[in-house]
Amino acid sequence: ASANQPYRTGYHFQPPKNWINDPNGPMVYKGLYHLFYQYNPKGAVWGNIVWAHSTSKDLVNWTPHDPAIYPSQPSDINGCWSGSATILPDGKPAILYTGIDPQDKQVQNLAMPKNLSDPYLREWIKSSKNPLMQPTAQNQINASSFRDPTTAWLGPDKKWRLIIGSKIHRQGLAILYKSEDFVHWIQAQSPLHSAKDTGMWECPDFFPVSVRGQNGVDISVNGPFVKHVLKVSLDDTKHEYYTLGSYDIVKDIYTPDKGSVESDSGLRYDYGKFYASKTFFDTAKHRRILWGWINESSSVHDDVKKGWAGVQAIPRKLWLSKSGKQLVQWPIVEIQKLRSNHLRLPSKLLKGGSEIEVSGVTAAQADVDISFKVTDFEKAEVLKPSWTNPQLLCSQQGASVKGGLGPFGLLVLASEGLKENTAVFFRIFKGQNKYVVLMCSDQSRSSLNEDNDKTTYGAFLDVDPEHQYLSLRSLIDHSIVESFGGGGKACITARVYPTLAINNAAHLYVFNNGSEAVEIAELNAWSMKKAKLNLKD
Ligand code: DQQ
Repeated sequence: ASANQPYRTGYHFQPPKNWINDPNGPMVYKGLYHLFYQYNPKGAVWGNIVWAHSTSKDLVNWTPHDPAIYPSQPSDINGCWSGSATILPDGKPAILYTGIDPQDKQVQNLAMPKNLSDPYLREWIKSSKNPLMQPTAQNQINASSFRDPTTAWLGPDKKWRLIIGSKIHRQGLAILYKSEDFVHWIQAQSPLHSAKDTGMWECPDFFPVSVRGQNGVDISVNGPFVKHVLKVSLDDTKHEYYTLGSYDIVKDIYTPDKGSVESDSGLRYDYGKFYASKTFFDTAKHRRILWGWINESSSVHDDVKKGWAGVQAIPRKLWLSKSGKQLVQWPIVEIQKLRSNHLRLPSKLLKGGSEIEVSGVTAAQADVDISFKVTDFEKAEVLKPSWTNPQLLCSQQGASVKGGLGPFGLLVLASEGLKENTAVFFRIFKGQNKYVVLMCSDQSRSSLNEDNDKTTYGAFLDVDPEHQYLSLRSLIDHSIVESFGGGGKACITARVYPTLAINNAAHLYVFNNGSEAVEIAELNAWSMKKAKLNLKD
């Protein structure tokens, strides 16, 4: 970020200019992390899509390379869309991606590295057999809804499997293909899974998680010690949902657990701006890592003016919660090496209707971790049975609406006098037989520029405030506020474009707009150093 580019990031992945969207083919190869991503080499709006490419030793600092995959064959001449990498048993990586053919049909293509001894894998050779999968009169696949192949996994029958996002009318589909040699792919009788009235499934992701502990497991693992996750990105709403369930490898059917659904009441990785995400198994550190695209909330006009659009979220480690009922996500530990200027506030009572400024860190580029202790629940308001939609609840009861127990939390990217601020906070309600915690990210006052989308986001947080501290961590990066509640049980990412609270004029506060006091059990904040982000040296 600079005076004339106040929204550029200090440590969130972005190229020097132009449009980016989905993360593609993330992987680790010979100790080096690779990230490809959808990129328009010609401007700040979507179009002319190629796979841009960067590598990193630590997932924090990134070296740019030339685009790895770009239109060059009939099977991708109108665009190289999203896809995934698979590490084959001999250690060779393979990329499967969607190409747009001369008739604008969506087809699936294979590319392999030209030179395996180049650690950067800069050049990729496309298979002469492309396209490997395509819509035909026989298979009746919808040619404009057939895209985003996943990483492939191996069954006990030694056959490869992968899924591709699709739809028939309003029914979302994960079409299953199988192959013996990774080149000849045959469509399975039935999809791996489908769901009514969800529309097109973009960027599906399917993988196992261990039922115990935080370590990840590799894609082909199955058995009693794992559950499976199916994530879909819904084109209609630009929201992602995931289900937890079990995968019958013999029948090749995935069955979500009871109550686990792809819509409205379903689980989300992130309740804010986060889309077209994808995980990979990091064999170097035995963890599963999630990459997601944070799109803009600004107008196209403003994007063109600033010359760029889109960033990638900080990679998150992902695992199954102890309850087995949801996933937990946490920013990769490596990001902490950018922390400097550690500021620690000892425990302190935060009276109702008060705020405290946290000074001493660069508030526009910071990592803040706070936990609250709640002891008196008397003033918690009763949760009405109709209050089932957390986003709606957060927008009706934003940070400025006084409550009983809460709103309390952080005011980030705040201007002096608070004309501009983004409020990330909790409210605690009295539910049927437990206290219900609501987590909100309120963008309504984030900018004086009225052209931005300032939708407020919200999520219910599965934390018992009677017995646990309520923790909130926010990664603040000029125009990004990535927040993690309850140690990563609910995540909300926002894009904001303050006009006053930029660079050194940005402030950070803790606030309590409830009538009941709460205790700040601990607050740690750091300035974040700049990461090396795709600058050629
Ligand atoms: N973006 C890609 C598609 C995908 C969509 C095109 C999701 O492959 O379905 O840029 O954002």
